[in-house]
Amino acid sequence: MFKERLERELAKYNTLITRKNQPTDEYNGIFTRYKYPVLTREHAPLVWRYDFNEKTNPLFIERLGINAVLNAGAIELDGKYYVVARVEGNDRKSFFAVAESPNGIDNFKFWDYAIELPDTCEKETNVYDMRLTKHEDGWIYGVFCSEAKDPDAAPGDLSSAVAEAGIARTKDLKTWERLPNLKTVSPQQRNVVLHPEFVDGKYAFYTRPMDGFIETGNGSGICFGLCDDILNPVVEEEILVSPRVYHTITEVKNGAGAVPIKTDRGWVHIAHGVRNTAAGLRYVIYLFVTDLKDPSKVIAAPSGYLIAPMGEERVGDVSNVVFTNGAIVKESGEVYIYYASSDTRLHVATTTIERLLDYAFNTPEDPLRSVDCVKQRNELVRKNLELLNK
Ligand code: M1P
Repeated sequence: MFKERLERELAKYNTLITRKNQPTDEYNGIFTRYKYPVLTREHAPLVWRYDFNEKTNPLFIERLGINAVLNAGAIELDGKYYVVARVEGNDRKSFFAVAESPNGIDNFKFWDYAIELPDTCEKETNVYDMRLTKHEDGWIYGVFCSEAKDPDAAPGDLSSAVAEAGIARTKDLKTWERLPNLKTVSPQQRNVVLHPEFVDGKYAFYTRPMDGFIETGNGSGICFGLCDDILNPVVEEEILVSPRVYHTITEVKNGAGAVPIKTDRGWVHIAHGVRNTAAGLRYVIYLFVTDLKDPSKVIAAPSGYLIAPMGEERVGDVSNVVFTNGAIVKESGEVYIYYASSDTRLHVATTTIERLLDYAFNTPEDPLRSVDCVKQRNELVRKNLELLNK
């Protein structure tokens, strides 16, 4: 029974991790969706979950289950595609694990061991959502959320937490050096991203100041700040880059996502925006471009979302969510955007720099009022009909 079940589960796992992915026939000209997620909880190796010793596990029972595989930083190294995924155990704690693929679209396989970050932060209870920045200083930085119980929470309040930006760095994704957490004026930080180049000779971060753990409060959106010393990281001033705006996809909150992509027309940012609905929060992915010389200055802001949760993506542990914290740009100009759906599984969407820039600079901005949206759409219709009736 033990041997049979083990072999059966191994066969299922091997079939899953070698399954070829296929583009769907959904079309918008901007990006391509794929039929299968690239990572799910079933991609977690069996050695992570089962005790393979027949004496101690005669019934071949799962010992340490995996609940979800989601929000992943992404990087290309020596022609291979790597993601550092957020893996959540059945115990609700998240950790980081590297999965690699020969093509970035399928055949992702986790490395045997999960990442063991140096335990330098005694209060830290949970870590998640690592952004991987190949910095021009030669290091690969992982910036992630480091979460601890709020020391000022009222007795009985077991939900209030403090989120900070944790920082670790590596050269090979195997050995990690932990640096101090980023200090900012804001009491809470999530979705912090390190810019890949020095700006005015300094390290530069995209931040997302918040008053509370869930609510941004007066936090006004994605900000930008400079940091003198990465070994003692402090951002003293945060400049607003992409604001929250009433009755848009960023009304409740937003946050930087993938590390900005350098193009000849500006830095392409792929971020997330959150609105409220009667069914709860809805997370979508949106795009904006900032100036090459001044990465805090937005120069293109197409209206609405780039990717929204569709079909099966809409359902999961936190439904109606798509979230990105990683993208890979190939030398050919192809871009692979890794996004998770409903805090449950990880997908890839493929596009190109050319298409993203066309989308960014030629999609009209959000006119913010229905009456103007109608004018904007009817103008498009009028021009199209003129062409068609010529
Ligand atoms: O549950 C949706 C997402 O919620 C958080 O994002 P934000 O900080 O913008 O609310 C993150 O914790 C993220 O992990 C999660 O996917």
